[in-house]
Amino acid sequence: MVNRFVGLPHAILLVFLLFSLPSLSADFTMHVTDKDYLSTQGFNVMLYDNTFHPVFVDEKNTAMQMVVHGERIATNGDVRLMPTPEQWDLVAKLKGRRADKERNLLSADLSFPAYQMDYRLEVAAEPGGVRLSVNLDKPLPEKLAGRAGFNLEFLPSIYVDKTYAVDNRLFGVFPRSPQEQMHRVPPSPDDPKKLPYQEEWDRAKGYTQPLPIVTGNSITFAPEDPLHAISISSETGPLSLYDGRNRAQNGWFVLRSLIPSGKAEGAIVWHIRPNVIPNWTRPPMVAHCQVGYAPGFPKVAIIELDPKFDAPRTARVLRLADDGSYKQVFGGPISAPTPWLRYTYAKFDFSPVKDPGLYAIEYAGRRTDLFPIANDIYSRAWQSSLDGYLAVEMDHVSVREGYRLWHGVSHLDDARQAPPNTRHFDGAWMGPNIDSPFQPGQHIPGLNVGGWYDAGDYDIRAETQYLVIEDLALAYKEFNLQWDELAVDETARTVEMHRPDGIPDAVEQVKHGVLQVLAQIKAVGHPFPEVMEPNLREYTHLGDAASKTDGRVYDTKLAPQQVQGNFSGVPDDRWAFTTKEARLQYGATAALAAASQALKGYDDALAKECLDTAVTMWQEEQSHPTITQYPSDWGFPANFQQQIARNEEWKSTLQLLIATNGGKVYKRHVIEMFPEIQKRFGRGGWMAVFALPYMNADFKQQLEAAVRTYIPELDKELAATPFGVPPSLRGWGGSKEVVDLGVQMYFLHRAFPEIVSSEYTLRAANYVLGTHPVSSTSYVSSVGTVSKLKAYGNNRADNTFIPGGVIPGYIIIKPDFPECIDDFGFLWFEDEYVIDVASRWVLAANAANALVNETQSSAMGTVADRDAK
Ligand SMILES: [Ca+2]
Ligand SMILES: [Ca+2]
Ligand SMILES: [Ca+2]
Repeated sequence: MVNRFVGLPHAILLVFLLFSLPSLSADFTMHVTDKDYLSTQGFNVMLYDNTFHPVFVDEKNTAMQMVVHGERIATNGDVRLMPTPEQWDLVAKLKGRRADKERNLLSADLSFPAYQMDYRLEVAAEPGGVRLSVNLDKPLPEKLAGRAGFNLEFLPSIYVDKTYAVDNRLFGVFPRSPQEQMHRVPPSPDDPKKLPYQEEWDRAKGYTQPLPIVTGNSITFAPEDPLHAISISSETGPLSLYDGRNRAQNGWFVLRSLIPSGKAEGAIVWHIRPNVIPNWTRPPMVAHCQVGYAPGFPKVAIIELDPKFDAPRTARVLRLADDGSYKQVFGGPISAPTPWLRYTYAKFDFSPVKDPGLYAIEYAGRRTDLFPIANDIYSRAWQSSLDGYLAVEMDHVSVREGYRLWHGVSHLDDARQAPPNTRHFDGAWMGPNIDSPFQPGQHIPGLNVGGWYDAGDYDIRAETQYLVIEDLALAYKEFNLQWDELAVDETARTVEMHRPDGIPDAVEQVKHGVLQVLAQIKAVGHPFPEVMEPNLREYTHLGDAASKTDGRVYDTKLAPQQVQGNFSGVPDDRWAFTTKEARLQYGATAALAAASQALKGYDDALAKECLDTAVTMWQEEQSHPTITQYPSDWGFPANFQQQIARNEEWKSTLQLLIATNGGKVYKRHVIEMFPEIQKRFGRGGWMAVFALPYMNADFKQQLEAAVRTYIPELDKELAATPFGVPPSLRGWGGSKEVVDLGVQMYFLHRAFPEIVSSEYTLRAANYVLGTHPVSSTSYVSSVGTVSKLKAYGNNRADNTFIPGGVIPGYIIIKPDFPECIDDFGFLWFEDEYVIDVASRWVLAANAANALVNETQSSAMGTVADRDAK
């Protein structure tokens, strides 16, 4: 069945004819590599190197995946029970997988236990591509007829507005926005019981699925685009193309074949033929800092190379003149390339270029975008994170910028007591004991103040709130952050951007954070982990948070549509997860103690309340320790949880030591804890530098010894990758760890300049701003010449960004493919802004700025001294 015909201009038709099947097939055969995937130059197929996530399920990074010409164009190739499944829909269980080097094939054994359906996926090399087959142990169970099919999902940002051709005769264009008709697909009474929140979500969505865009036996995508053209033909039944975005904004294009009844071995057989360009090599990527370089500092670009690329040995730097012409000012060798994962990396050091101006690097016939050399390059690298992104994330207020309302006053109906024994779909957990005077479902008054939306979602997550408060309080103190572009009125619940109100924005943000922390303590007697959406419909809400709930307190006595003053019969109020946890007792203590210092002089009463509360909580926790009890789906071992609590205890003690100007009890406790904490020097031990002003020479010596041990270990660790910063090897991009390194090393440098150089902090800042793998795009949206402009903020449905948001950045698609897709913002592990990364960036960028200024002023001082003589 075909339900879309689109007339195309002759030029496109001609291209289509040239590239149509079978001429697309190149002459190559793939081999299973030592890393156990199928590969030929320009094309790789992975099978279940990654699995579905235990909590978040579908991350668009698993099952059969294809990388063509250096881009991951397809994912999630496996049997699914719907044309366009979403994040929480049923997935198969992986039982095992094999890579067969002799026969050049990959296979995976899978199962849908609830349907007694077991099968083997097989991807085998064949001339010009791969043969994909689904092989069942026994013919398809009756219940799954017309439902189980093989799905392969294609990246929409590559294919929208490109053409497709079906059976060599019909053609159309991939739609920019989802346009297919929907039809109802009611659930079967035989289906296994879903979790209650999934059932509720399915009901709310109405059990609909899109009809196919097109159906046929063979299909070619993007014949006009040699890099992305690919043909797929089916031996066993028709192929249908669907648009997953009809159901969810993060959907991909899905190609699907239903499993026919009565067949087992070879139930589905596809032949997949990408247009692999013979001898294709990936163009070099010149990673450099998108805000530029300070004149007297190292300037090192890192060039990422395809090992098969014939790499020139030299690069050059061009300077832009006023008339638009470029003139070479420097030429020099690149270092010998060193391998890391699938690419090699060479350094290009152009530190001798020092004159202020605008420059580009030219390498292998390509020119980078322009960057400045100037003294003030970092001085504007952080403001958008403070008065842009973090302002947009402010909860319980409206946020306006000029004519634009970012969002209205949100969550006025916060919050309802969450029930005991709840496992939440975002990972929150509450056991049998709710540690709260409120009844499950009861409204907890006073929680509708302050706080920030945690990330790309809208919950209030305790630990990130604490970190933002601490970071901004520290930034305000250390860098005298008087920056004032926000007008914040907590009484009127309004925030206006680009409207100074005489109060530093960092101070206003700190206050906004503590209002929520104090409200929790006042309401239930202690801080707690989460204020969170009760259902998936709210959790997936994109747009103005003020419209996510009705803002009225839920009253069970009212009928569903009934409204009475500030009460309504709609159960949409967020849930408060109120478990008492040691890590949060100390975490909140640390945040409040830090805040008390920043608020002094602006709101003395609140500053005092913060300090008094912190002192009381710390004492209480010391005399009656809270049992560390943090069960979760995340699989953290118990001693890891205890370590987290101990780290928070350490941090809170340091903050109280400073806030009380050397309080004896805290000083003693710092001395007691240091021998243990210094074993985790990089993860908190280093913060002992903050205690130095209050400690004796003996403590300083101990700390110095620890720093001397730490630095060579750290150097060794950092040397493991070409970028000299913590590599991003887990399931979430690592920009947070790098920003942390920048902050940590700044404070260690300030305390021990003879042991710790200033270079680490600049290296970390330059990494975030573009000197990283895959692309040279700045990870801070709208900061730098080229920055990430499609990201996973809460406005992602508009394919856009929030100024100053910091993304996680690249991850390794297992086993060896680094990825951070520029033109797509829906992969949370690459693209999701989180508030504490933004606040850490405010610190790190200010640190880099301070180091540059310090060196420049001391250099000027030397000149002045010399001139005086
Ligand atoms: Ca969250
Ligand atoms: Ca202000
Ligand atoms: Ca409500």
